[in-house]
Amino acid sequence: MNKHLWKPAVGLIMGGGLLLVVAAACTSAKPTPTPAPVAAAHEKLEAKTAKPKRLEAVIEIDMREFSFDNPQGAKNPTFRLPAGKTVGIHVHNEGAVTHELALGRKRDTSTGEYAELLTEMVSMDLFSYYGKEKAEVEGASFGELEVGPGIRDFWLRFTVPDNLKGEWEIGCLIKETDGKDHYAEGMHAKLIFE
Ligand SMILES: [Cu+2]
Repeated sequence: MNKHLWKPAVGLIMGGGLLLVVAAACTSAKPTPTPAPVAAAHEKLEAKTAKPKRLEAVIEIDMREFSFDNPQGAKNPTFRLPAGKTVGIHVHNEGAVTHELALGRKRDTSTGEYAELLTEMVSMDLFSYYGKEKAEVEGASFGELEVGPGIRDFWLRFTVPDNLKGEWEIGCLIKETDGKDHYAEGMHAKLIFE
C-alpha cells in the first residue's frame, strides 16, 4: 500500500478584501525506507491537537455535504459564542469536496451574497496546522474562507464587539460548475454572538 504525503498550500489573494484559499491534496508516493515522519504527521492532523493561545470560548464546526455540523453530529445547529471575548472557530472539512465558510448577514437571495460580512468588519487571526507545521495570518480581513477536503485543523480567532452582537449566519456559497449550489442544498447555520 502506498504511503500518503500531505501537500498543503495556502494562498492569499489581495482584492477588495483578503481572500484566503486553503487547499490540500493527498497524493500517492512510493514507499520509502523511513516513512515514520509522514505517518506521525497524519496522526497529529487527525488528533486535532494544536490550538491557538488565549481562546476563551470555542466552537467546533465539521463541514460535510451539505451542512455545518457540531461534534455531536447535529446538522446545522445554532452555534453560539460570547461577544467581547477572544473566541475561536475550529473548522474541519470532513467532506469530499471544497467547502466555504462565509460569516455574514443580510443575505441577498437574488445574488446569494451577504450584504454584511463579519470577516470584513472584525479582523481575524487565522491558523492552520499540518502536523508539526503551522500557517498563521494575523489581523486578516477577507470575504470567505475556502477549505479544501482533508483540511481538518483550521482556526479563526477574533473578538466580536458588542455593537455586532446578534444573529449571523455561517454559509457555504460555493456553486459548482455542474450547478450544485451548496447553500441551496442546505449548507448554512445560525451563529449567535450573545
Ligand atoms: Cu460547501
